[in-house]
Amino acid sequence: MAHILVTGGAGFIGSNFVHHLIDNTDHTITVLDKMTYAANAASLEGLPESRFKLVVGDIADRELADELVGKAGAVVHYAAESHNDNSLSNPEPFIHTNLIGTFSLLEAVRKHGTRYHHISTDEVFGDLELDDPAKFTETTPYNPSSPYSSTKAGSDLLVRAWVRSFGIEATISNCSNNYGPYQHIEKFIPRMITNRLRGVRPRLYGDGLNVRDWIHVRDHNTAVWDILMKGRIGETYLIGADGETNNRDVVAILNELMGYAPDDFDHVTDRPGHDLRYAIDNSKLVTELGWEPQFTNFRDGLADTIAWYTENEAWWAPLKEAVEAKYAAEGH
Ligand code: NAD
Ligand code: TDX
Repeated sequence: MAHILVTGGAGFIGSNFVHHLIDNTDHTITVLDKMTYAANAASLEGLPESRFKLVVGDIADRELADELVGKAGAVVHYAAESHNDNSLSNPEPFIHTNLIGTFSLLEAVRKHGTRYHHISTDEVFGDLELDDPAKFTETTPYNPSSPYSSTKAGSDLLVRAWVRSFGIEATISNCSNNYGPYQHIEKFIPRMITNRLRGVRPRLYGDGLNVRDWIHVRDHNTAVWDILMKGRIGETYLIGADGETNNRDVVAILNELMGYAPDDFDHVTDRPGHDLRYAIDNSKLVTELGWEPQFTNFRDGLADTIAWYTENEAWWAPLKEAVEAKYAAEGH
């Protein structure tokens, strides 16, 4: 597995994965990324040319996917349209990338017999009630709410069918909400941090009681690596680090860490179909593969993340005005 193809490696989680591989392994890496609005070339700056190459292209381009998959020992598929709010205003790119793009990669993997790991989300399961003690497990039925989560669910099912019908060597992981460096500022935590850095109050959708199960991006990626190395073919693993927190509490911690009163935020229009709560039962990953999260203190992880956005203003400042103009048009 000397050479690894990472799709979507110029996005948030994929770029963190590339840094992890460069820092902790000897593998060479090709990133295939379309460089959509969500990508940032600066996230991959300074990587050694002898071990890393960026190919700008679409995973749905069958010829290109075939060529790159054919040269790789393994494919880790992060590329996606990833933002729920965008999927509500324009679902079409989600169909293209998440469904047709995944199909294109699966056909290449089938032809070349390449090991494939599919990155997915806990949102495929829909949501849980706030007062329900249950958590998602690998056997929870799929019940997605948004165009984003339904296309991710569809892509997972394609992978399962390609395993069963064509015998491809694939694994799937469904992870909870990630935070950390290099996350696009359209997403909740970096939007709130960069709002604060611009003197704008945080903006909570609806009553702000929705719960997300936060995990640091580096913990997500160590789990992905463990699954790629030790996971059983055809299996699904849920990735989470027991980080359930509601949005109000996230903002309260951010406010305190940045020197504001905990309740210094505004309520704005709710997201249509807004999922109430996600929660991951990670027992299979922990007991079968021995994975353990390193970022177990959410407050410390947030403090590091605030420091990163404060020190890397050049990375996000060019995006801020357009992101906020789009949100303003949506009433958020
Ligand atoms: P992101 O939006 O930050 O990055 C996605 C990357 O994919 C971008 O670099 C983009 O240019 C690229 N891309 C999009 N369409 C493409 C195409 N057709 N061909 C090639 N490249 C294309 O997303 P992210 O938050 O890093 O998420 C990565 C993966 O992890 C996704 O599959 C997402 O569903 C999954 N996931 C994300 C989270 C989270 O909290 N962010 C949680 C669980 C799972
Ligand atoms: O300004 C905001 N105010 C707010 O209250 C934004 C941007 C979000 N929110 C809320 C909505 C959610 O309850 O914060 C929560 C998190 O929102 P997002 O960052 O948009 O994430 P979410 O919709 O939960 O999805 C994320 O986690 C699962 C990723 O974007 C997905 O790619 C991943 O699959």
